[in-house]
Amino acid sequence: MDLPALLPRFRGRLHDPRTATVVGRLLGVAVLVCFVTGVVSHYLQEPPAWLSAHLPTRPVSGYRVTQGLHVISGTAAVPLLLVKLWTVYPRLFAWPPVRSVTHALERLSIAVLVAATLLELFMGLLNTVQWYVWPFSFRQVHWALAWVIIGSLLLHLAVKAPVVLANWRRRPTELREQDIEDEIDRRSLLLGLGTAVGAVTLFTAGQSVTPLKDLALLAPRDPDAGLQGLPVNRTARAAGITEEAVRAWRLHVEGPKPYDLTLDELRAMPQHRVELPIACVEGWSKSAHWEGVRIKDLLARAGLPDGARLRIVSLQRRGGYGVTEMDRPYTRDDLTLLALRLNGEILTPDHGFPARVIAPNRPGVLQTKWVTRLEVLA
Ligand SMILES: Nc1nc2c(c(=O)[nH]1)N[C@H]1C(S)=C(S)[C@@H](COP(=O)(O)O)O[C@H]1N2
Ligand SMILES: [Mo]
Repeated sequence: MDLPALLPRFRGRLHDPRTATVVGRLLGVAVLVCFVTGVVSHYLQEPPAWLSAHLPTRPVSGYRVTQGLHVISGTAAVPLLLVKLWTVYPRLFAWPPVRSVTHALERLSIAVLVAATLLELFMGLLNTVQWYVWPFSFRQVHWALAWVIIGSLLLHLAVKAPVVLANWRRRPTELREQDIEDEIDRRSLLLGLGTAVGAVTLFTAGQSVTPLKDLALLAPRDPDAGLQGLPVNRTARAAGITEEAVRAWRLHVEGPKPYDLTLDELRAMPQHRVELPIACVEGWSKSAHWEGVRIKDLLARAGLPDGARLRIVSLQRRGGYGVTEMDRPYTRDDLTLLALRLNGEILTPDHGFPARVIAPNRPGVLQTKWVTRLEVLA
């Protein structure tokens, strides 16, 4: 017997180009939203030089919305991708496997697309449950893979454009009985897929979409959990913040006229109240009331009336995000505080006592807790 006769044959009617097109379109929307919001997140966290002076601080909840959408669309992409792969997997057994050089390249690009997308979604999903098991930097690899995906996706769409266009609309005329049955089956598949996407979305979106919070049964984070009405990502203990360090705490501010302040001295400065969200890259977010001293007032006191690029140093000596940078658009913003109070109470140790950063439209990872130094960067 020759090999083709031994290969599996698929007569299931949903493995057709029309189904692949319909599911592919939905997957395409999810991937596009996820990609665009991911680029936003990356640039807000690690702005290139040309952008750093122009980062937008409004709308104050912008990052809350884009990162909420990022995690929602990425989660919805999981069932969409699985069904898309199920629809097209019989093509793995197409014979002959390679017809020409271009065909070989096309198959290779699809292999890259599928592998990169599976890995990307899997990594992202593990990230939302705070499981950083990778021996490499999550963010760099997630970022690089996103471009691999977009590149190979554009190539894939270009190659498949004729098939996609031919199947974009349901064939209007002269439906054979077989076509009608196919259509009914297709609708059943899409109904199941829609239910799956709807369920994962509805049961997780509440971690950032407050009206849905009571439905967030599958969400890794309960936005209502945590002291003072706010979840905690890294506790004071996990960050190695000792009681001695807190007792010896001073705020040191650099500038033409550097100075140190005790907590009482900081409390004696003009206090401001703002309502701003913490929006974690991992997908949960929550709005809160903060009270403290404007960063710009602290800088003016050091002889920097126009703000400055800052390095913000915390008491935390181990692990990431103990030291962060803040660009000018934030440091000169009225809403950017060195917060001392949260929702009407003095910060708890886990929320950054004695003092933490809160700034508008900023990823949660950069809202540094246990701040002890503001250093001026060139
Ligand atoms: N020094 C320090 N600040 C930090 C972190 C950290 O690990 N170390 N985690 C950040 C992250 S990832 C988030 S989402 C917010 C969470 O703030 P909260 O614990 O007060 O809710 O704090 C940020 N500030
Ligand atoms: Mo975070």
